[in-house]
Amino acid sequence: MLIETLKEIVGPNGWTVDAADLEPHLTEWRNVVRGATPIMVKPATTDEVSAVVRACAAAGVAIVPQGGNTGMCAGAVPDPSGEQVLLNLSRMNRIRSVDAADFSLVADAGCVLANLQRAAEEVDRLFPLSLGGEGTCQIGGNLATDAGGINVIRYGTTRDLVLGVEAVLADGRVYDGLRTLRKDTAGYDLKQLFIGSEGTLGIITGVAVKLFPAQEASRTAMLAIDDAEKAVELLGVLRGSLDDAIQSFELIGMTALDLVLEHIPDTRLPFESAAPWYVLLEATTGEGDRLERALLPVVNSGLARDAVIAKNDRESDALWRMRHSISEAEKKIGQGVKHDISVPIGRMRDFLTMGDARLAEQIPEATLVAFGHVGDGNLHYNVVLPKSLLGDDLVARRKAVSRLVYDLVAELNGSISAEHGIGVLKRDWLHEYKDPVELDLMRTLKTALDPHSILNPGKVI
Ligand code: FAD
Ligand code: 2HG
Ligand code: ZN
Repeated sequence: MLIETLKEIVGPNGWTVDAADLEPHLTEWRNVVRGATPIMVKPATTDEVSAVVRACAAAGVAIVPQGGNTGMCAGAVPDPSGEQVLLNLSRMNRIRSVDAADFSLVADAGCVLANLQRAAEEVDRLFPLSLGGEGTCQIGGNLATDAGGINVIRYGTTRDLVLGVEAVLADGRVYDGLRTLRKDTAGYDLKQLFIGSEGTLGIITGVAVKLFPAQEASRTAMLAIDDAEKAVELLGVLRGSLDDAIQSFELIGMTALDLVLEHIPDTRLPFESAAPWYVLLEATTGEGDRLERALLPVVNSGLARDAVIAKNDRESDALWRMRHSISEAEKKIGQGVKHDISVPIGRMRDFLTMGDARLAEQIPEATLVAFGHVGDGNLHYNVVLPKSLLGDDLVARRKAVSRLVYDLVAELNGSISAEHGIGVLKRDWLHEYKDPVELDLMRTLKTALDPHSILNPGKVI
């Protein structure tokens, strides 16, 4: 009965129950978690989303919102019961308006991130959110996970870029907070509730975001360094000389780069010899030699072993392609144990040295594939275990690795998730490492907004 009602609400092009069509939507991109659903609905409007939620709420059936399904912790995958309705936002893909004078853009939640970037460019503006999955992930998914990416150091995370949100609540009502105001203290800032909530508090249907002036020409440089701790020192020095021209500052471990060189076609190391660590940076230094002048002293002083500056867009794209291919390359060697952690930038050095020492002592068989947004204190501290480990041994060892990493994160006042969110994969860890008062507040909010647990149950909390 519910299924027939849902089909009617979304019309003939708005649903599927076909096993082959459903297949890519029932697992996440690493195939770590697999679920099932009686139907995937693809509403085309906010009214349709609202009607779907009302029908599901009346039937007591849970809904899993899904954007581009590029998420890293299986939050967009239904559970294996086969009872949860999958609500895919891909048909809600309109840019609703772009206002260059207001430096704002309003879009449906299902708009692919790259399309927002393009729409901004067309009016000589910049939408700075940028990440490897930008050709597939959706702005609604970006809000739901509070995505970070490579430009956080200058522009902040998704949360900092949002002006307004429209969302369908658990009872089907529409919260219309789609304003583009820069200042609004009339009551609680409700839009913030939905940012980072991973589909557990509402279904985001519309988004108003900030735009920025089109940026000055930017340049890309890669530096080879002897140890990861030097990256933090390097960032301090370069911030001194380049100020906030630094837009991205990414750390890449040799193991991560080696995987890319081995598994991703047409990639090559831009240095004559390999180094243990690399930094990839993007800086809006214009056309002059400001970047060269900033990098020369760091190489001369030995802080960096060597540096290359991309001479043109082609060289710059090649360097960034290597960075953005790390996840893909890592996938080729198996299911690494992913840790998307953050620590205060001043403690990053401690995290790296202590992490290395503890891993070597306690999990000597592990290979560390570390990379990430070191300028934001956020590292992807991924650990790959030998393929010979299987079954319960593998499960136990994976847990031991994560415990080691999260204990260290807790000691250093960090977070077990910097930008990917919790989903299902980190849910049990969140319960262990989050302060009980914070967890209690989260549960209070969940119960207030979704008393019958209709929205993405089993995720986050
Ligand atoms: P999905 O994966 O579909 O969903 C993610 C979560 O949001 C789920 O819980 C889902 O239920 C919920 N959700 C989705 N849409 C809505 C909606 N409209 N309303 C309510 N809830 C919703 N992430 C980063 O932060 N930084 C990176 O640098 C980065 N790089 C990546 C590189 C690659 C190659 C890949 C594959 C992923 C990367 N990611 C990165 C992770 C991922 O792209 C982000 O988490 C992204 O924000 C997810 O968007 P999505 O539309 O794919 O969401
Ligand atoms: C990135 O920074 C993404 O490339 C993916 O956040 C991280 O695969 C990962 O662990
Ligand atoms: Zn990342």
